[in-house]
Amino acid sequence: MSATANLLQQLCQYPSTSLLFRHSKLSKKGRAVMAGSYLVPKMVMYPIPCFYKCMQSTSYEAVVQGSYVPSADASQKTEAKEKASTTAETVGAFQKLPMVMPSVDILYSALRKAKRVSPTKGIANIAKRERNRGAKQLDALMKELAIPLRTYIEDFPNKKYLHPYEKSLVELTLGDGNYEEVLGKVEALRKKVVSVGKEHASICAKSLSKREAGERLSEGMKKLEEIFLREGKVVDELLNIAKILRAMPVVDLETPTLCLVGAPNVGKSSLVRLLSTGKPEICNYPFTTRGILMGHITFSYQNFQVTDTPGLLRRHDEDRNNLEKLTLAVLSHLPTAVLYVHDLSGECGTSPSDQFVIYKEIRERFSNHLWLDVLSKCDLLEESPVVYVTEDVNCDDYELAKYRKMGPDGALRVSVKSEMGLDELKSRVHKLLGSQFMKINGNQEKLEVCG
Ligand SMILES: Nc1nc2c(ncn2[C@@H]2O[C@H](COP(=O)(O)OP(=O)(O)OP(=O)(O)O)[C@@H](O)[C@H]2O)c(=O)[nH]1
Ligand SMILES: [Mg+2]
Repeated sequence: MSATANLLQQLCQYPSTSLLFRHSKLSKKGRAVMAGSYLVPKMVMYPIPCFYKCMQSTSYEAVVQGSYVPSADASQKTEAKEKASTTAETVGAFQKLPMVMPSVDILYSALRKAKRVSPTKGIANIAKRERNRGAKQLDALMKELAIPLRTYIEDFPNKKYLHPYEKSLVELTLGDGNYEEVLGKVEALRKKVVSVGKEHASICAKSLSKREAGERLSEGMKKLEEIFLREGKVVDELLNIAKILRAMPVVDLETPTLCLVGAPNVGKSSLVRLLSTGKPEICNYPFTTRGILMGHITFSYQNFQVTDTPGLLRRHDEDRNNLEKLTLAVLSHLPTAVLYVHDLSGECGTSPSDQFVIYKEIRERFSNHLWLDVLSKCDLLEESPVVYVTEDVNCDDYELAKYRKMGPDGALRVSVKSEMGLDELKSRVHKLLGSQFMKINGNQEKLEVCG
């Protein structure tokens, strides 16, 4: 029996759903993310050693001779790397982002290291020794400032090669174009530091006396320091971007995922709380959920994900806010099963007829997803359908009239308050995730056969 078939058999045989949920637990990392306090392991960032070596070998001796030749720009290397890349098929790029040092830390560490550089041994002539020392110190300062920036530019992924889901997260959480703009500014700062550093090292290397060499050295150091103090805030912006992206929920594409969707305030987060280890904020106003939240369920030794998404309103795509777009990005790019929540109690602020329109559109658009409909807040449901002032009660749309009374065909009636239908919901969710597991692994096996 294959491993997949074995696991499926286990899924089907598992006895008690309540027991399964009791054992739900979120990984330590996931919990921290959920609490908004994802702590990145303490790490010290060093420049990539091979790159540093290559820069070291370029110039010191040339500087001494006063024939400072700028090293070839490594942009060709970056281009080659870019061409070799294609759009990622897996997520996880944000967890691999480099640690960015605050700009002042880079500056003061670079100044300290540069000032410790001594002249090449064996130069007897004082003027020669001083110009050698000055040029070497300026060269070192330039490199200590430029190398971390180069590392960031190389190690932050190019947005166009990210997985489409992560690309949407970048655009929707940072604003369109902001990520590339900040990386572009960091690259511009690096280029400036390199060019100004080389220029001043070269001037210093041509000094005719000890005094002149000392003056050229101070001028060069001051100039580089000024540039970095003035323009280094882009590095801090990059640091902030890395923090935001690293705190995004970690999604595993191969783990079956349940995504809760519906209009704002219909009770999605309340159900996520109940179904998983996710602890979303719950308040009685629309758009409490301001991002994608991820919880976990474990059963039959299989880990499942549950995501909570911001509510969808009845409007055209071009009018949607970024929160709604996040929800659509999840549905568009992640292999999720859908738990669609309908609130016909009149409590949520979106009329049943508007919910019907949103539902029809989303159902049609994402018809390839496995699906389960629930009617929430059934403790509040009255016998006759709720009528909103904006609704046309006498409309002869049979489908709509039916929806206002009972929701979509087969919808499960639940209430978090009275606990009505919750056992049945858990059991159906398990079945749905089992099917989602089969769907993902079926595709996986097909891919392996083709490959
Ligand atoms: N009476 C009753 N109230 C409920 C039930 N489920 C949720 N609520 C309430 O409905 C309100 C909205 O619940 P949430 O779970 O935050 O709804 P949501 O869909 O996640 O809301 P957004 O994130 O803002 O879109 C809260 O005040 C809940 O306490 C239920 O079964 N019965
Ligand atoms: Mg919510």
